[in-house]
Amino acid sequence: MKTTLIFATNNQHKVDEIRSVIGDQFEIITLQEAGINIDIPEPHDTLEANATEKSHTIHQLTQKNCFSEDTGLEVAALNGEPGVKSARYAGDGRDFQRNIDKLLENLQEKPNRSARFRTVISLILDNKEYFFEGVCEGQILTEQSGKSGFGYDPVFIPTGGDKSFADMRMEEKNVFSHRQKAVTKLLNFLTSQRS
Ligand code: ITT
Repeated sequence: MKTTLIFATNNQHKVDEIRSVIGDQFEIITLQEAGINIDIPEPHDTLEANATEKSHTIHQLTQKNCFSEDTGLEVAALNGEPGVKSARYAGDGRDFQRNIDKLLENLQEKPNRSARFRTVISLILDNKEYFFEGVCEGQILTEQSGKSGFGYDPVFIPTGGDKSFADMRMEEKNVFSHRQKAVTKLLNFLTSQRS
């Protein structure tokens, strides 16, 4: 029987990206599909703690195997900001465009444009928690480019790539992305548990 996991997120882009990596090896159920309509709080100051909060909230509600992920964009010249505050960098509206505008403004005149995305997955399987991390190094562009993806994708170019994440199809972004790397570790772990 296929292992089924609830994915504790309200972000459909994350669901699409993770399903495209996992394929049909495991069944991923969204909160919407599980009939759960809550805005899970993310009050902590680390990605790990927020990921734990999200997976435990859904596990307590359902008692089912589940996972969550928290992702941040860590910009070297801004001492790792927006980091854990990436979703609300320009305010509680969680507005992707306003977040990008604020980032580009804060990086004006800064020669070092190095940045990285970091994803932390918290998996709760048979009442035990496991973490998986994925990192993607890159640079912040001076102007945004592209319409695909979400969040900061229009201003991020991964190391080894020749265009922004938002100029890539999902399959191309998956070659480089933090999320793909974290999910691949999750997938390998789940596969090893099955055999
Ligand atoms: P859930 O908590 O419901 O999973 P969220 O959108 O709030 O969804 P995060 O707390 O992990 O997710 O927020 C991280 C923010 O970082 C997200 O809103 C985007 O602005 C940005 N982000 C995350 N992953 C990204 C990616 O792959 N490309 C571009 N920006 C990303």
